[in-house]
Amino acid sequence: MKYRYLILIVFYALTSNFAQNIMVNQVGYIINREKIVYFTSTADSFYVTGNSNDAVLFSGKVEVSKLNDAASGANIYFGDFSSFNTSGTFKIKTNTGDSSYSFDISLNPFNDVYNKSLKGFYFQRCGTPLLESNAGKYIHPACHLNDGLFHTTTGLNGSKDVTGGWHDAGDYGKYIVNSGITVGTMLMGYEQFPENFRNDDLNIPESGNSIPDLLDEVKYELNWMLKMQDSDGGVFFKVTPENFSGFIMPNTDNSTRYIYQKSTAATGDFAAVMAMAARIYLPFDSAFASKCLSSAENAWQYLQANPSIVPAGGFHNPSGTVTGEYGDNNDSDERLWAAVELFNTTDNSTYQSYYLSNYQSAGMIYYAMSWGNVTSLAQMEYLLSQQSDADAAAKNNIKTSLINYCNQLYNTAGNDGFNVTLKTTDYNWGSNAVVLNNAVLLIIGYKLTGNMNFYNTALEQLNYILGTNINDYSYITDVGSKYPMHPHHRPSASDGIVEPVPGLMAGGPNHDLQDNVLNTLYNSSTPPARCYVDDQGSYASNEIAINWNAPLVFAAGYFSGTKNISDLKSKTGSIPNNFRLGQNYPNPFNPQTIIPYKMKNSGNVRFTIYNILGCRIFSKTIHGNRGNNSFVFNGAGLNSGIYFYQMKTDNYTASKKMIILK
Ligand SMILES: [Ca+2]
Ligand SMILES: [Ca+2]
Repeated sequence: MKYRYLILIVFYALTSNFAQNIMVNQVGYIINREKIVYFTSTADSFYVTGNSNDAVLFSGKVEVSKLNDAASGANIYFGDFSSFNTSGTFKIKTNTGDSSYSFDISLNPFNDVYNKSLKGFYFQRCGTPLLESNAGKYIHPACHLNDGLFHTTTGLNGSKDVTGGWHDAGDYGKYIVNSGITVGTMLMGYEQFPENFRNDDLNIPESGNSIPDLLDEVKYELNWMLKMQDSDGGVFFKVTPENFSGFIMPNTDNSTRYIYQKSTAATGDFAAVMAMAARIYLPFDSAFASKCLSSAENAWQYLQANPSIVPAGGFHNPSGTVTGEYGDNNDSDERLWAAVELFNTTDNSTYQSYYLSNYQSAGMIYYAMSWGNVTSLAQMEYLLSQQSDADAAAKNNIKTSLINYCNQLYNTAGNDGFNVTLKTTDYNWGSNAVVLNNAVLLIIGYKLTGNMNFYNTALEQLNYILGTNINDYSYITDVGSKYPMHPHHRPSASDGIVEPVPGLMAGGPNHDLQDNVLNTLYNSSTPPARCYVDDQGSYASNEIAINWNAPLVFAAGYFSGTKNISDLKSKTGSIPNNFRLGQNYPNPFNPQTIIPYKMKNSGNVRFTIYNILGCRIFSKTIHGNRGNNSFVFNGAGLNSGIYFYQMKTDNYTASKKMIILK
């Protein structure tokens, strides 16, 4: 009896750890868009079958994506079924007997992800009861109605009403800097693609009021942020207890919660999002919009009165406080963002002058935005400015840097087994949000250029989050077939309901292993993309946070707005996934540059360089290997200028532009 039990345990362990050799987007794929499935075992062929039968509806060849893929530590193979465009629910199977989770193919497979990820913010609401009519079984009475007492660091006595807003993450704290990037990302999504975010039927208390529910939900947070501003325009940093509460429901958390001192980083973020709100809410609620604008301008006055960072060195927890610190010793990016949004809303030259004097020293778009560094967000918002007197040269500089960054992401993805835009060193705390913030940048890059490489790479990032990853997880609660059941999230842990609160994204793989659960399971030689565990104790890989859900709302909302094939801006650069001509780097260059390219099979490839007049100035046939390759071109002896390089194989041709600058 005992022996049989042991066998069962071993069998369970094997099946639960190694259930799938096939990784699909567990939600689905869009009709007439790229559709890629990944495999961790070799097979010759794969098949698309019905969900509950074996009828083969499409068959394709299994190809190498990346052998010895560094991030996952495995050989990764892929299959391309982009040309299968039947609506329905399907599975992928292989000739070796593996079978995938089911997935949909439809025009709008991501509607449900978008709705759930936005509704996830509703479940984070503080200071209001979650009622059954909106929350279903995830109800609780109003919480934290005594927020908050002034902490001694404010130099103030007594208390101020700072109720409302969203709980920040797995804890019940409320932090202005993290609210800033969260609200900014969501409002940017709405402003750039309003038709995709117009729905008013999310079943939140404000559904059906003819105002998009995204704006209603964000307004719940903005109303709290407004309460966090002091009379001099400065904004208090956070509202938290001194120590994190236990894993209890929010309405039973009776800890004393304090308002901490003002900060210029918080004030900069506040000014930026209030300025955005002032223009975005104007058609719906002009009184609210004007309140947001005057609050933003007052915040700007505080920044002018305090040209050095406040507090000195950035916010640090005072002795006795251990809640989130969000330490940031550089507030120049927050100030820059504030100036951009105030300019975009008011067209006041003061703000543009500040921006133009500071935008270059802030740096261009070199990395995804984060709570501590909003430079890329600030630069992108200036690039997208509708003001007719926005500086064309500055916009052009930013556009170039955005396109270069998108090309870099595309090349990084091309070198990864699952086409994810992370390098092996990028699997840090909240890596899933970096993936999706990269998707946001790629979506804006696509909007401005029509380059399908950017579109497809953005979509591949969402695929990764929804299941095409080595852990075989959809990282969003209640989305897909295999998702986190034990997030580091107090309500999910304490509500007595087996299913976690829906629509929340786990932080994802984190090779820095900053919690004991990760530390026990993995070590420094674990491939970074595997450093994830669905365990409540793993706050470093399995916590949820509002700033991580925000780019998910953006990306899922953007792709759920797909209407039909014709809404694709352009087919420029649309190429099969298994051949790729990458952007050269460095670019501009002198005299050498590297041209990355990817081959479906090993074989000959011809590179030809043309000058701007179309004259051929160089041509060479070389042997390329299956997978990723690069070709070094030496432009010594050529004049400065624009050139075109072309890659040609038997059945694939592509060309790109490069610049020699001497
Ligand atoms: Ca509404
Ligand atoms: Ca900063």
